[in-house]
Amino acid sequence: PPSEPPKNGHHDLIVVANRLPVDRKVAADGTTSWVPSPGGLVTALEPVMQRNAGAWVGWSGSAGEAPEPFEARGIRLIPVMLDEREVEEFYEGMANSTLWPLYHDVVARPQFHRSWWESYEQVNQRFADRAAAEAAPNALVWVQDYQLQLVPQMLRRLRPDLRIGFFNHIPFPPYELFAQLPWRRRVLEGLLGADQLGFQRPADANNFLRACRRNGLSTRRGMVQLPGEPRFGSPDHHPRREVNAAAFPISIDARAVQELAERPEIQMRAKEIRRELGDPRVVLLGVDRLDYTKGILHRLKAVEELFEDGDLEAQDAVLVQVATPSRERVDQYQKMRQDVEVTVGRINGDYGKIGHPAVHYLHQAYGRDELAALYLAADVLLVTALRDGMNLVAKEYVATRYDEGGALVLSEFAGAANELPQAFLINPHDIDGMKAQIMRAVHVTPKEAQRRMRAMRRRVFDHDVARWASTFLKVAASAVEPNAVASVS
Ligand code: GDG
Repeated sequence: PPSEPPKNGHHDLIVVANRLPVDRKVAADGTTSWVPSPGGLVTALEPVMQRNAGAWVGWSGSAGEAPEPFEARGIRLIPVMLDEREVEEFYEGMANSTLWPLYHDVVARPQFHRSWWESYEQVNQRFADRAAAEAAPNALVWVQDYQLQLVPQMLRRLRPDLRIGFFNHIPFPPYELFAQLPWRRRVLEGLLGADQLGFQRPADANNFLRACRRNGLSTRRGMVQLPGEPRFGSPDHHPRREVNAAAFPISIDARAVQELAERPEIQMRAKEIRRELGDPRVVLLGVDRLDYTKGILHRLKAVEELFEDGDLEAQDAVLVQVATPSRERVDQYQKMRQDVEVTVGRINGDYGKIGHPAVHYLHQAYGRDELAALYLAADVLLVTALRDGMNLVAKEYVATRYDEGGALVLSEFAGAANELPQAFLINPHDIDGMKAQIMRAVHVTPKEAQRRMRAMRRRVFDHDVARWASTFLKVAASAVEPNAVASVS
């Protein structure tokens, strides 16, 4: 019998991301279940997913387990399985120990291992196969982030009818760094399987376009021109395909963040936090995943010196540093955790007073409520990333401050600096400069603080995550180009 043509799925919009928006929950009796964990991306996509029979393809976050597809808030969740070895080689290896440091200006040394790359290809293929099986004819598939850069090309090969978008949440590095990657051409070809590529900043899109040119492709006004494969019988008729690369700075659900902050119990909690800290005059705050890209050690150095110089005093000023546990099985993260903890210990040893530590270091994950209260309680938020795609913490702080109070110290090397130039901008490598800006933020007049905060709030509320998603989806959906597979010479 003739083999059956591959069956299409029935989803018109599919998000493909490394992680599913779920968390694993273990009950008292040992049974596991999966509960939705609505982050910004899901919240933004929820309405459009519900309207378009949307599905989300991703990994559940634990090895060897793939629950059956299930429905959460009108979105079909489709788990992809990773085994123990793939978690090590694809996720902790290629994604988090090669691409992550390479794409963040090599602030840590990237490791290159051929077996990791093989695993990366295999896992990308699994995600592509799954998405291909679930997509309705001419569906729109939106692939997310650096873990899945090969998926666009793989998908196009399987399903030339699809429209494919890709968004990179982290920076795209300058070619001089990207060129270190032994599989750089494969990555470019993988990405060029998409119709629309999105990056956080124009500079990231430009880095990508330059990498294409350095690999023999021509680009014009953000479009990469792909020579198609010559068609039999018409050697001079080369079907062409164009791939657009542009900036789509991601954002947050600003209104939801503000609504949370306006709740009376959150405001009470903010006051209570200040009391529990001993009613200091100045509360400095940092909220980061414990990651070497976030510049936590640089920040601690600046704060340590401010205590040393007497600009800050422990009875009077305190730094609260929330450092959410992250990627704890990766060596570089274990090393950095040790460095941070030794440094915090030293600062408290040298400058703390009984009942008044200089730094409150919290290696814990908090609920959204407590984070909102912390943002409200803080006089100055410190975002000192050495490199960061966007940094949503900065935007959350701004959205929280409906009182138009508070000051934001923000690294130039975070994507958010492009949109929030009214922050106290810093170069985290320039410790003296950073100290000076922190002190300006500490001493800013209420009027000046309000002027800056107002401008930043306008930006964040006008450009929220719903607008980000709909803008991207609109351009990606309008792609109707002849199909050709990218080949980079
Ligand atoms: C990547 C890029 C880009 C943090 N601690 C807790 C907690 N968080 C939340 C924050 C914020 C999110 O996690 C962190 O987002 P960031 O943007 O700051 O940083 P990455 O995790 O590195 O994200 C980044 C982002 O992707 C989006 O494209 O902006 O540049 O690196 O929302 O609030 N949330 C809870 N408890 C915590 O303890 N509930």
